Amino acid sequence: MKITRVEAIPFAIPYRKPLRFASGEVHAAEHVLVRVHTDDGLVGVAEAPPRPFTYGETQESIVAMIDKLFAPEVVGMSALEREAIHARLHRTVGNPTAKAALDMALWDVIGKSLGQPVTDLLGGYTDRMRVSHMVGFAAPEQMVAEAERIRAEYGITTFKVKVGRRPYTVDVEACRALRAGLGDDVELYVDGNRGWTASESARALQEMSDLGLTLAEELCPADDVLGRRWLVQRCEIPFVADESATDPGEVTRELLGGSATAISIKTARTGFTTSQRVLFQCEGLGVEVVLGNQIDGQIGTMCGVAFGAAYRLTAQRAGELSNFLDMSDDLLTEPIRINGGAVPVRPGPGIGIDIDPDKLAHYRQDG
Ligand code: MUC
Ligand code: MG
Repeated sequence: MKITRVEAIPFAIPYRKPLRFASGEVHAAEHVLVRVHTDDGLVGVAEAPPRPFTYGETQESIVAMIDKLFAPEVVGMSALEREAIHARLHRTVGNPTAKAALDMALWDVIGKSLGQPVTDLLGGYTDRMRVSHMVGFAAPEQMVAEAERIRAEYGITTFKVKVGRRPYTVDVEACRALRAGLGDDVELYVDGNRGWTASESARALQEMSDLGLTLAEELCPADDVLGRRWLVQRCEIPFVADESATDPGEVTRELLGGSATAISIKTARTGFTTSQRVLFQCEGLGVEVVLGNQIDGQIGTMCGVAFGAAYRLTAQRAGELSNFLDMSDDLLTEPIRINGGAVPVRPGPGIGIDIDPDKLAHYRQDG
């Protein structure tokens, strides 16, 4: 199972409706399709979503890193040499989504070669993931209308509400409208993408204390070290580190430093190999995890499903797996369907997805 070639193909698919949040907004999925070829004729696939506001990567930088550094480092190795490949890629700092996509494409190829779903190779805990839907910035009545539509169409009953605007009362009002509009049976939690200060966050949490929120994510910057610790100590619900805990070292630092009490695991930035490390670390420390979303397309979403369904801890709460619904199209031959609020794992080998060649030809940007 020797790796013979790695492709990094930029593509762009417009969003029907942009997603807006405190650290940025996304209008088009300008992602990179990563394909790993082996000498037995197999091809593994995954996608890398550039998120400059979180990781400093761009579509161009991902393509350049894979073409110039990562592909030459792994070509000639066996796809099974996962730890050696991991060590080689991590000689380079940063570039998390480029490394993660390559890692997941390798797992896809391994699954294909064994004729087994990746989720079974990873842990095989269950066959589906419940879905949490992210509600971006808009007027409160639009946010409620969106959540009601998503619940009616897909059976989703868990919502992550983007907060972090100023004044913070705008978001308090939106959360209050969502609770009033959706009733007590839905799960609501908030993600600030570092938009507030610690004291704004504390006031907002206090004013929303009757809304039954289950998690508070990245409300203020973790770099405001003392303010963040002060906030987390006062927070009565798990405080999730997302962009402040993007690798095992940062996870340790945020948890032991008192800057977080739960962790968002995103396969888009830690692939399968490093996501496993983060998950086991959290399990060992007795810390809750959320399967997060890097505003993934359908390829990345199926990677999230494959990982999330593999383990008890990731499957026990709804994973953020519905951002692709806002895209106008995607690359899969068989689109993802969310039914009854859940996405099933694909039964086929690997991640269980196939790329539609016509769609790829239409959306690719490299010639
Ligand atoms: C999220 O959970 O924050 C938006 C910014 C980012 O880094 O990820 C998305 C979703
Ligand atoms: Mg987040």
